[in-house]
Amino acid sequence: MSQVLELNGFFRLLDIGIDELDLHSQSFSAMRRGEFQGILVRNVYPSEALPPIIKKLEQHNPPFLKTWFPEAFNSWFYGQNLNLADPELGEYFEQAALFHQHLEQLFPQSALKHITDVLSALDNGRPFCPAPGPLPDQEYMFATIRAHEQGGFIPPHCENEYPRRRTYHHLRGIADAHVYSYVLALSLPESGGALEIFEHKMAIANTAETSTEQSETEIDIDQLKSVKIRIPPGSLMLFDSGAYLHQLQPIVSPQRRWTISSFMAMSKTEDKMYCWG
Ligand SMILES: O=C(O)CCC(=O)C(=O)O
Ligand SMILES: [Fe+2]
Repeated sequence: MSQVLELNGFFRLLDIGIDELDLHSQSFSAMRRGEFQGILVRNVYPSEALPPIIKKLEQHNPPFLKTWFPEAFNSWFYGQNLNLADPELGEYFEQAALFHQHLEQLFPQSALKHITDVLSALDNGRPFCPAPGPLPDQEYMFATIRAHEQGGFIPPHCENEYPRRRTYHHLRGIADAHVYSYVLALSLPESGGALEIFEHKMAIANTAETSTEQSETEIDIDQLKSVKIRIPPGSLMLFDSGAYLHQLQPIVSPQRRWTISSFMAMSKTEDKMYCWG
């Protein structure tokens, strides 16, 4: 049953099942207006569908491009995170085409279609698609797949910091500066690995470019209210990650936390949501 949870006095979470999408076609719009901070869609994949997928990922089958978070985060990707890509995006678009082929091979049915159908249903049927690249036929990588090892984490940041990076030069011209994201959990370690979202909002970034990976803020997070969400495997957590400061808390137990995640922003033409990893 769908419900709206008021978490810790600041975070309104719409919590629904995949079979209730039809009732919530305005919910992405409501999140843009600040009426929700997050939307959790349960059972995007039934739990019994996930072990074979994890097995394939653990075996590096399909042979996705493997890349790394900054070393201290003890985490890596299948696919290329746009923040960490080479600013010239030299090989990026060829890698993106291959990533999409591999993603098609991971699940029995197209993950790209399934995930974008879910997002689109929450946004009154608006199409969600990989952001188009600078040349015809080029597309940004729709998502990345992430593996967080024991001790792995992501420090506090807001996605609205991202468009200032040099790798966003082209994307900034075609998409709105407010970035949202979803995290679709494929596995959850026994302990740790919560997505923690703080009661702290960041404005849209100014356009001064930066080429660094810095995402540290001067905010003392210990003073902030927060919510911690351990995303259940098979569930998709969509949230206003552009505005709200958030982090991934360290994984405490030996199992990996596997997720698929995309960033997304409205096309400047306002008719589509562009996604990238
Ligand atoms: O994996 C998560 O729960 C959060 C990921 C995240 O915040 C990011 O990749 O920007
Ligand atoms: Fe994030």
